[in-house]
Amino acid sequence: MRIHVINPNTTAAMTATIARAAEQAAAAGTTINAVTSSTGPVSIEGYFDEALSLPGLLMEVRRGEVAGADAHVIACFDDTGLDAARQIATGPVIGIGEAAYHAAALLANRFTVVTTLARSIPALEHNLMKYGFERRAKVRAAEVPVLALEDEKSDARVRIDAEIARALAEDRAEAVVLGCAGMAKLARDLSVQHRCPVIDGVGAAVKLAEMLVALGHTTSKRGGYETGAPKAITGPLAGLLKEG
Ligand code: 5HY
Repeated sequence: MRIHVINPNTTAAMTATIARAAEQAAAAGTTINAVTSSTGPVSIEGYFDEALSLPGLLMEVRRGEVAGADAHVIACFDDTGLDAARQIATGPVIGIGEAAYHAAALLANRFTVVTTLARSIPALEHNLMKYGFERRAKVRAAEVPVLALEDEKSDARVRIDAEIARALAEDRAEAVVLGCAGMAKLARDLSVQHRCPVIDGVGAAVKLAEMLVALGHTTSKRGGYETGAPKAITGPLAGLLKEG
């Protein structure tokens, strides 16, 4: 099967991090096609960045559909544009945030999400409520800019490690979810170091997508995710859904 993994920010180095995590998780028969959005912010840190990233994300979903992808993964922890993507996709569309929450909920009673900056917290708390996990989860920020995760010289790893220690001590967390696609590479080492599940959403999303495709499921087109008749789009986004 072919899984289309989309980084909705425009930083290719982060797409490479995401691609490595996706390929490590993928089964033998799965091909990962990881792409970087061609338009939008270099990183998504809060509501405005998220809004700016949507046209590029949706263009990539469309391209993946035209290319025959069996499923899509939105590799931004806010699950940016997830519902809109499901409306234009046939295959399952999995957000790495939602995937990580489900994985954590199967491993622990309570979990803490450790994300990048404090301004990203409300959007993740909203998603936890929307997905029904708000009673089992807390959200913390390590105060690490997203792109610091791609800078070997930054103190990102140290800050994330310290925030995880606080989550385990203060939140009664039994598992930790890494709240940024760029943290994917840290999951295994942090799991060993803290002796608890530390979950990366990229790997969780790839495995959930594989499961749904293997079971023959596609996105429901009854109700909210019904694609609807094509509609004229005017202005700079006019070509958004054109093929290719
Ligand atoms: C992400 N931002 O996974 C989110 C994480 C965040 O550019 N990729 C980003 O901090 O919201």
